[in-house]
Amino acid sequence: MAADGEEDVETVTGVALLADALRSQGVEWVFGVVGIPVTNIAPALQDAGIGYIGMRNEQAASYAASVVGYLTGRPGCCLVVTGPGLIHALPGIANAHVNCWPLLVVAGGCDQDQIGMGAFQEWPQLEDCSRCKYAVRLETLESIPFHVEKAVRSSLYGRPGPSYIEIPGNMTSDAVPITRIEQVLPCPPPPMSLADPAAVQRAVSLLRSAQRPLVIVGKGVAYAFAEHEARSLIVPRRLPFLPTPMGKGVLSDAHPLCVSPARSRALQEADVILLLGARLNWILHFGLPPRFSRDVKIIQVEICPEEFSNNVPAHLMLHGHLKPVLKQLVEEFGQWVMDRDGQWWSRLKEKIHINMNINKELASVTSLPMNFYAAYDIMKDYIPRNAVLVNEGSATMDIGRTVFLSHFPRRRLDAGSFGTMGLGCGYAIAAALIEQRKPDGQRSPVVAIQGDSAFGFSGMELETASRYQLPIVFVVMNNSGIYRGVDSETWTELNEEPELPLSLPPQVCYQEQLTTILARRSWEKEY
Ligand SMILES: Cc1ncc(C[n+]2csc(CCOP(=O)(O)OP(=O)(O)O)c2C)c(N)n1
Ligand SMILES: *[C@@H]1O[C@H](CO)[C@@H](O)[C@H](O)[C@H]1NC(C)=O
Ligand SMILES: *[C@@H]1O[C@H](CO)[C@@H](O)[C@H](O)[C@H]1NC(C)=O
Ligand SMILES: [Mg+2]
Repeated sequence: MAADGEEDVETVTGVALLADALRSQGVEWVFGVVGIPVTNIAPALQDAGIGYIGMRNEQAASYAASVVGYLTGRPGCCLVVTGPGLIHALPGIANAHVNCWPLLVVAGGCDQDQIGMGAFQEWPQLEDCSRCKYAVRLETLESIPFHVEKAVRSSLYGRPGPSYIEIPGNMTSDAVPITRIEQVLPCPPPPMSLADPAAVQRAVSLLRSAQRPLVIVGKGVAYAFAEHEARSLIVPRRLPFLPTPMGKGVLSDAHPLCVSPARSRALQEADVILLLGARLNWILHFGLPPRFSRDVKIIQVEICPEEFSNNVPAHLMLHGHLKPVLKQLVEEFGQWVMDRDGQWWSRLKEKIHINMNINKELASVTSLPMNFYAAYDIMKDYIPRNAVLVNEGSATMDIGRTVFLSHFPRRRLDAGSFGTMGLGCGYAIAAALIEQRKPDGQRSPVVAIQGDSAFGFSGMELETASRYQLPIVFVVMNNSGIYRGVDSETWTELNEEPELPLSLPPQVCYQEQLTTILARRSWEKEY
């Protein structure tokens, strides 16, 4: 019943409000699967100039969105329906949480007047998102800009992580008068706090007097875009450095100061470790003996104070943002340079030499089927130096990590801190989209090298890659199974047995399927 003059009141729909808020908070990519009640959000996003990518499963969508945060420093968004949609996105939420990456998940919820009634796809979604840094069910349309800003800010500030916004179904078709909307400013990048100068001073004098210093470069350095600062600290001082799996490329793996081939010795014998944006979790053997020296002194550079002294008491705590803290260290260090011919470097160089020769020998084995080293030795010459390499699986990933060198930061994407299988297709799609938006000449090709099991988790997303004509090369490492497979003969014998716990059928023709589905031409055209 429109009273006189009411039709003049300009209104804005909730979905337009949401799209505008996301855009103004710097969210550029949304991955999702739509349906009631979020169907009309996707076109609203596209109208607002946000890239919406329709995926085949929320799991891959949530992984894709999570890696956007790592690659760009601004959260990607995952858009899902109520109940099962949100549940399928939980892996990406957990993956972002454990990797410490920003992520925003927007889910439909059941209608506000049906909560508790057994509504369509009703599920206690907020409870499932309790690990998020911010989780809210919207109550009014007017509050959308407020909550989007808060969710994005929470995902980015401090230790990054996931945020969650639920929009009840009955709000997605509603509108409010524009006059009721308050402007919310875009949240700026996180503040860059410095470490305690006294701790910086002590850290530098400890490193200078160390017998066997080591710098560990974590993926936090890559996330902080602190590659320039890390190089300025490490290279002029000739400090040995060891990247974590995704810290690879912050400094080139081919750099003479990189001690990855002598990883075990470096960890075991170092007496002072400068730990940059990395945690002493399972990936670094908890910092404990026998993999680390019992007396090692850890200088920890961390954004999240709760992380200090986990598993090993931190000798020095440098709390702050990696970019400015690394600058502080550089300034404090002055002209000091480590002796490349000293005892520590000699021990490291000796081990590097031995281990590199072992790998060469493995690569030269010509038996069939080829071992991973031999296959990778051939493949590595075809992978451009600047490629984004998505690498998951067990042997596929572990051996890939040693054979494929990273020369640039944020170019190696693997199972990460959560050891997640099945994220490769989503990661590759997100990476390819991000590369496409870069200016000509600055784009990197995307190559996904996946185990046959890992690939299978989200293999259908090849269709997504093809639909959006993304130039991705997918390589499936066929060993018919998890860790190791069986040949056709053994498979036939085993097939009579009820259990084949690690095997996949050897006759699967990945190659045929990939070439049919893939937009190969766009790859050939661009690279
Ligand atoms: C989500 C998830 N499910 C299961 C696992 C257990 N897992 C570890 S590696 C792996 C697959 C390894 O096989 P494949 O991808 O073929 O690599 P390969 O070692 O054969 O090269 C699985 C299922 C996991 N890490 N993550
Ligand atoms: C949604 O339902 C709630 C609870 O019944 C009600 O207060 C609100 O006005 C409804 N919103 C719309 C847009 O229908
Ligand atoms: C996968 O490997 C098995 C065992 O070597 C082989 O029989 C099969 O043909 C391979 N499949 C493809 C697609 O190459
Ligand atoms: Mg396998």
